[in-house]
Amino acid sequence: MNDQDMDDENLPIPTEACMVLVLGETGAGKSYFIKKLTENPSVIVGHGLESCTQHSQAFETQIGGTNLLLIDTPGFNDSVRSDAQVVMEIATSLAVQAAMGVRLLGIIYVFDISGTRMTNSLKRELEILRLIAGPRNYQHILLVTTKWGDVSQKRAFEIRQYSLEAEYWDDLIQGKAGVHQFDGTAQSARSIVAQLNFKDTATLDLQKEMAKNIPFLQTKVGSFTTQSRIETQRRLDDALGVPNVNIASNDTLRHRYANSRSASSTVVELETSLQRSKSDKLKMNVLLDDQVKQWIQEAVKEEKQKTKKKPTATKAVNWVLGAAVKFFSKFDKDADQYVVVQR
Ligand SMILES: Nc1nc2c(ncn2[C@@H]2O[C@H](COP(=O)(O)OP(=O)(O)O)[C@@H](O)[C@H]2O)c(=O)[nH]1
Ligand SMILES: [Mg+2]
Repeated sequence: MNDQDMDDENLPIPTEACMVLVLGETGAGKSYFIKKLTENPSVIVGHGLESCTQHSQAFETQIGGTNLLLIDTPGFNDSVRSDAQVVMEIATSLAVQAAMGVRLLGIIYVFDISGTRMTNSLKRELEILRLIAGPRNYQHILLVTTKWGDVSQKRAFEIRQYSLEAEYWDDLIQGKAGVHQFDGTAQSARSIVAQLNFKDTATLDLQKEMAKNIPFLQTKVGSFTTQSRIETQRRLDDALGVPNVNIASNDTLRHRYANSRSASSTVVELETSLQRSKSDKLKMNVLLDDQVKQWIQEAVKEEKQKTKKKPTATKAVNWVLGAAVKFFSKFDKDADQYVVVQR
C-alpha cells in the first residue's frame, strides 16, 4: 500500500492537533504528569510497582490555542512488557501520526528524581531514547524530573540531578534538550509543555527509518532492543555458571539447568525472557506502516457504521493503539508455536 491509497474517505476527521510522546521508566510519573496537564480523570495513575498504563493511549489538551495529543506509554523497565514491546507501541503511534498527517512536536522524557536507579537500566533506556530521536532531534526533547515533594531530600535530589546532567544527559543537553523540574502542579505541567517548539515539526530518526518500509527489526532501535535482551541472557547464564547456552536451541532451559545450582525461579525468569525475545523478534518483522494504515481504515469504517460519522483523530489514534496491542499480544501467546513453524 502506498500513500495514494489513503484518500480522505479513509482518514479520520482532519485535525490541527500536534502530537507529543511521553516516555520514561514505569512509575516515573508519566501518567500523573498527563493527568495534571489534561485534567482528564480517565488517565490512570499507578499505585504500586506494577505498571498501570495498560497500553499506549492518547489524551487531548489545549496549550496556547494549540490542540495537543499526548501519548501516554507503558514505560521502560516494565514488570510485564519487554522494552521491545514498548518501543513497538511508540513506533505504532509514530506510524499513525505519519499516516494521519499529525505534526509531532517532540518527546517529554520523565525521570523520577526520588528513586534510585540501576545504572544499566538507565543507560539502556537513554540509548533507546537516543535511537528513537536521533542526534538532530535532541532539541525536541524535554528532560523532566518528577517527585521533588520531599523537602528534606531537596539537596540530595539536586545532587542527583546534577550528576544526571553531567554523566548521562550531557550529550542530549549539548544537543539542546531542555531540562525541567515538575513540581506536581497543573501549572508546572503546562509551563513545561509550553517549552516545546510549537512552530517546528520533529522528524525523528525512527520515523525516517520506518518511512523506508523496512521491518521494524532492522531499525536501529529495533535491533538494539532485541540484541541487548540476548546480552542480558548471556549475563544471566554467566551468573549461573552455564556458559555458551545456545539461545536459538529449542531445548528447554529448565532441562539444561537441571543439574546446576540454579534456583528454579531464576530458570523460570530465563525461560520467560527467552520466550519474550522470540516473540519480540516475530513482532518486529511486521511492516508497521502498512499495518497501521489498514487499522486506520478499519477504525474509520467501524465508526461510520456505528455513528454515521468519521472518528476524531484522538479516537482513531486510540483505536489503532488498542488494535496494535491485541495484535502484538498474539505473538506472546503463541511464541513457542510460531518458533517451531518458522524453523
Ligand atoms: N509526589 C509526587 N508523586 C508523583 C509524581 N508523579 C507521579 N507520582 C506518583 O508516582 C506513582 C506512579 O506514577 P504514574 O504516573 O502512574 O507513573 P507512570 O508509570 O510513569 O505512568 C503514582 O503513585 C503517582 O501518584 C510527582 O510529581 N510527585
Ligand atoms: Mg502510566
